[in-house]
Amino acid sequence: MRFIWLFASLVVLASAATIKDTGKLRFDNHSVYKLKISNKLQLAIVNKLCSLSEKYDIWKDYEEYSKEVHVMVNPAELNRFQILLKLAGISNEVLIPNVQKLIDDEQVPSGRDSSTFGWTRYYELDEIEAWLDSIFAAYPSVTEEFTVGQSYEGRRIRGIKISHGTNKRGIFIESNIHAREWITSASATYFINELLTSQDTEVRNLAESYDWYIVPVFNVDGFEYSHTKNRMWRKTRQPHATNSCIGVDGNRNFDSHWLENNGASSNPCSETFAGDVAFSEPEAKALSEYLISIQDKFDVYLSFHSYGQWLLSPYGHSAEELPENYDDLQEIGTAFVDAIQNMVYGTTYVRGSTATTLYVASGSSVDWVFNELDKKVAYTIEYRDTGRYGFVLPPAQIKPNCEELMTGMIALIKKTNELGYIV
Ligand code: 0X9
Ligand code: ZN
Repeated sequence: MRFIWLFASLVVLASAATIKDTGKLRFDNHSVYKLKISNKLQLAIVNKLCSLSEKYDIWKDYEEYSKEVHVMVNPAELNRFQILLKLAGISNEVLIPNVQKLIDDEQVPSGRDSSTFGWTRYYELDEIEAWLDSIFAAYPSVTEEFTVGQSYEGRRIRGIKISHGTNKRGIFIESNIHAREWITSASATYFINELLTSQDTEVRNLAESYDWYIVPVFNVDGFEYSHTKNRMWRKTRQPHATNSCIGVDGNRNFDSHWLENNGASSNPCSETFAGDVAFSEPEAKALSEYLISIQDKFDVYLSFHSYGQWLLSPYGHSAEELPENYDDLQEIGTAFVDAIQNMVYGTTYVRGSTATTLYVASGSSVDWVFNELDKKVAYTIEYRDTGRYGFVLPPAQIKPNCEELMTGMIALIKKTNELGYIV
């Protein structure tokens, strides 16, 4: 009865955060809680709560591995939230006391006018694209631009192919499908730069042995929106036909086991809304068509995400079965994880199948490539951290994160090659 009363009073609550004169949504005193879930009832309560009110934003869905949920709570809701946690006996911890403070700290003073592109701050879409143009101009013989397609708002989704000769096997990297995961495009641009400029033998080997297809910012509309309006935006920006909530989770919109097994939501207001139909989003549709057009050219597919420090293999759509080459995927994963663990930072990644380690997520790009295009080495990489900063990873951690990616990637591709998946 007590729960019903609490839930009933929640439904009437309005908008999530306040907009100040900059036109940007502010997150003053919004806190992120880590909830330790010990039974199904607790999980049901948390999920119901978060789906009922915009005052809650799930940062991390319930994970099998850690049995945790991370949720951002509006300060106006905090009292009620704490009461509910107590009533339900859910043990909890504050991960981030004030999200706005992290967002403010993230904006390093150099602003937009520093002339050289680097990896000490985050960049907006136009800056990333200008940098990309400079790369095409500087390395015309080994780079080539490709266009994945057009976003809902009419932006071009751009990619770079890096190739040192004909007849090389390809590796495809899709990054920033989730708008707020800024570390992903920062890592993708770093990776592009290393492939083109590094003198390290192993990196040169990686660059020159394969054809690289890299899309540094896939969800261009969402990314732009996360910079100009709402730092915490995740989805695409296409309005819904009948609901005022905007956007679809691009990583639930692919036509492979779409909307199956509770691995996505049919509610347009959910952060994991799968869309009304598979490939409702022009971005996901365009990527699928582009990937089909080059399907005989690539063997490995990687999707960059944050956060959690995971290397996740298929399946995402089902925890009931594992792919036939699961052991190989685990072995490749171990190579990646161990290489990163052995670095000076000592960062721990965990590898495993998505649905058994993390949660069931259906209609993802990685599963679509694995299941429908039959590419048997496909992973989601979830970058730093494990929740201390979450999506708002401080600029000082960009470079360390990128170095980890570089080391992890060398090990991952080497093992993929050894096991015969790429030549
Ligand atoms: O839920 C997701 O889409 C990813 N996590 S995130 O926190 N970045 O949103 C995980 C995707 C898992 N991959 C597959 N389903 N293959
Ligand atoms: Zn993501």
